[in-house]
Amino acid sequence: MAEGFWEKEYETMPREKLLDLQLERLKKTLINVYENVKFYREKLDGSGVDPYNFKSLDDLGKIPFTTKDNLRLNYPFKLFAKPLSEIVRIHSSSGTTGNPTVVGYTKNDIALWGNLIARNLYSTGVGENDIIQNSYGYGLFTGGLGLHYGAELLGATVIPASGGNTERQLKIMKDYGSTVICCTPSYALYIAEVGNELGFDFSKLPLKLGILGAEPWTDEMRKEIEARLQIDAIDIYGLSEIIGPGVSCECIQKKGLHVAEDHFLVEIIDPRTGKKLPPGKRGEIVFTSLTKEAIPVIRYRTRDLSILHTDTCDCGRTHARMEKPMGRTDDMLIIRGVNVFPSQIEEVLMGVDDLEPHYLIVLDTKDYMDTIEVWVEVSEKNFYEEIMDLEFFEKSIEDRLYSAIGLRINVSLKEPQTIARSKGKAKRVLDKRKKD
Ligand code: DLL
Repeated sequence: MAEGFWEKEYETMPREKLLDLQLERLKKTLINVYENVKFYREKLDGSGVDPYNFKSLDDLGKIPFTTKDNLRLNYPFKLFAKPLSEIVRIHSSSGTTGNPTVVGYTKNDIALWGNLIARNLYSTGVGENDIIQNSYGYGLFTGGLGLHYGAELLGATVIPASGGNTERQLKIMKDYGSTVICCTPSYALYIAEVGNELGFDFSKLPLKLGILGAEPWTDEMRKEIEARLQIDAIDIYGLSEIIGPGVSCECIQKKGLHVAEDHFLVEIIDPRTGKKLPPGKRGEIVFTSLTKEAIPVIRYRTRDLSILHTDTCDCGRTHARMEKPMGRTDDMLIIRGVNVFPSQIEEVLMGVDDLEPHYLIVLDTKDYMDTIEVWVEVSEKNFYEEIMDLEFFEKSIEDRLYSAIGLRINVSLKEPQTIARSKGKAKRVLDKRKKD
């Protein structure tokens, strides 16, 4: 395993110096967007911020936020700060509702992205002797190609497996001796499950590390994945609007995801008031890109919720750490007046012995009231050998959910293998409520 830093000077830069670097880079970014993107020119003029006379990071707060809707309304290329002749790659969101969000990259952006991923991988101990099975989807999604070039830059051997065809994934893992798997946490679980069915003994494989992200997952889920695949599981975070994966990633300490603060300025805000919150407070993550060329973003509201810590990590890195994102503001369910995030339910379920880590939250209405039920699979042994009273077991899980969340949630135990598995981002909520 490799040790140390990919770019020590930047990764361990004293915070004061880092803030100076951010200011210098932010000024350039503001001038760039002012001169090249109408949307930002109007925003800056409207907020009275003069990009040619920008003096303090505190003044960033005067600029209004940018939202996903702003990106959609400027579909496809109106937020690009460079002509298409300089854009070498396009990625986009799936766009199931309305226009997708489209992002572009210049040659320098692609190089930056690769470098950030190499930095992330190196910080988890991955090096040129590793064989990386990249099972994120290749295509418009940023996971596949994003991880790919960073892993190559690092000098590791990359297997561009992409998502799906799980039996083939397992054969590759065994025959080629993959040491690292990159995929969503839910797909990692599925690979483990299929592997068990096929009689794999993961403790005998060279696989040692998972670089997992693209969806929220709890520490309890991490323990499950680590035990089932016999690996260390590392959390990686990103979003296409900012660059893709590589915005932040855990180091081997697993004490929060280091934000690449020399390239992305991070703020945490109160999602209701938009007011900036200090480190240690939970809120919505907002990013401003500092070096991106094709589509710089100023104060982009991610809708993801987390907490920032700015003290130096035990690994020596000074860049702020985000706690594991608990979900998105729009994932929050309001049931009979109680706010609940799917990740809170996951946390409780994963702490119960004899349950499988496969669940679905089902919302419906009955007599004009919202109802919430959790379907969760019971382990094979318990279901078929009837060694426990399932009704009693359901009730005990409902009690645990109630004491953790303060909401009565019906639990419905399911036979093994009945809840749909995911090969990409898992769908945890099925909303059957009638929409007008
Ligand atoms: O999911 C980029 C990515 C690819 C990240 C591979 C990590 C690994 P999008 O498809 O644009 O980009 O989705 C971004 O996914 O705003 C979060 O809501 C969620 N998300 C991504 N990573 C994490 C994570 C990629 N580690 C959206 N934990 C983000 C929680 C995550 N949520």
